[in-house]
Amino acid sequence: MSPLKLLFISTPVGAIGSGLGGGVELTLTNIARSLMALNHSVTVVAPEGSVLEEIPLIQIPGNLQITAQSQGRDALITLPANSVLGNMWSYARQVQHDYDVILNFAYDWLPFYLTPFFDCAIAHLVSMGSLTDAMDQMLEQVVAQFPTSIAVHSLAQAETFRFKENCFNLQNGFDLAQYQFNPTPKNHLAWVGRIAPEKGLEDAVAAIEKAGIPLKIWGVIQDGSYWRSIQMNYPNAEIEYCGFLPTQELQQALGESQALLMTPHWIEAFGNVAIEALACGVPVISYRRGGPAEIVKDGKTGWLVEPDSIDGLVAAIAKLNQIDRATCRQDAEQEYSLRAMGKRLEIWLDRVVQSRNS
Ligand code: HBI
Repeated sequence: MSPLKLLFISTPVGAIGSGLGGGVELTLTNIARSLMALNHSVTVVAPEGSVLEEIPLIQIPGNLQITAQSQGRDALITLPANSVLGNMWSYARQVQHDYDVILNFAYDWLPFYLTPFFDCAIAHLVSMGSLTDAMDQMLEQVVAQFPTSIAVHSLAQAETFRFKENCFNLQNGFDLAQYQFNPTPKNHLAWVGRIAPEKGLEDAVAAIEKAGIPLKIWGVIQDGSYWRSIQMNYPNAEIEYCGFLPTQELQQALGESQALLMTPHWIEAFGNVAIEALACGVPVISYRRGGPAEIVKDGKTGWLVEPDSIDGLVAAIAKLNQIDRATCRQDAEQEYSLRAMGKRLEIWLDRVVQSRNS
């Protein structure tokens, strides 16, 4: 495949490296690196204050977008004054003829609305399941006009949309060299993610209180009142908040855990941290819901639990000794390396460019 010149437009909810962008921050970096390793060129446009290593970055000022998952299904389409989203796409319009394809990472109405107004092919990586009627409508309109242009991270996520047959399942991919296999865990479990209601941290805390094993928690405290309510409601649970760590430190800490607990109350589009755990040899115990249910091989790389069942989590914790940590690492290498994802990306992006130019 001939080398592509790509322009990435990042999420408008936070600068890359702030943690506010959640999984998209890591995904964007990994997609950039996997394509650059295949000789494509990548330039990233992101909100001011973003930090990226060895990837060309253009920082755009402006006010951040509110998060889509905190709105209701009938949420109006909104933009703040001097929106960074609008400013990023004004820049993209000006430079579009220097690129073969623009890759959008924002889960926002504007980039999808603008798609037919651009000469340059635009590909959209949709990073969450269906959240609002206005976004669903906009996504369906783009798929109708540009059938190859949307990719998702899992079949479960695609199932939440009406265009599920007309999107590309990218899954995800990680630089596994950054993750060290750790065969000998300490006596605690791990929970990693934005601390917000849709991530269901309270279920993990309830389960470890019953199981009598400590829990270490990493991630941005996005909803302070939700975090305080957990601390109030489970006074006897042995929990320790360990902050938001960049990948290098997180994988070091994660590798010391007996298992990662994933307790999503929403349809987690993928569950990046599940792969990060497996890459360190850490089994994953997850609700059978969303992306993690397509990642965890039940009884082999972890346990899948009936959604919202605390007792199910407790029972799975008791069976952790049946999981071989080396198998977890091997599984990550097999399916979720940067190279494996890079190949999937080339298939998708080639279709987008070909169909736009046809
Ligand atoms: N909300 N409005 C909006 N735009 C985004 O790009 C966005 C978001 N909420 C969460 C989010 N992106 C990412 O954390 C997830 O896509 C992973």
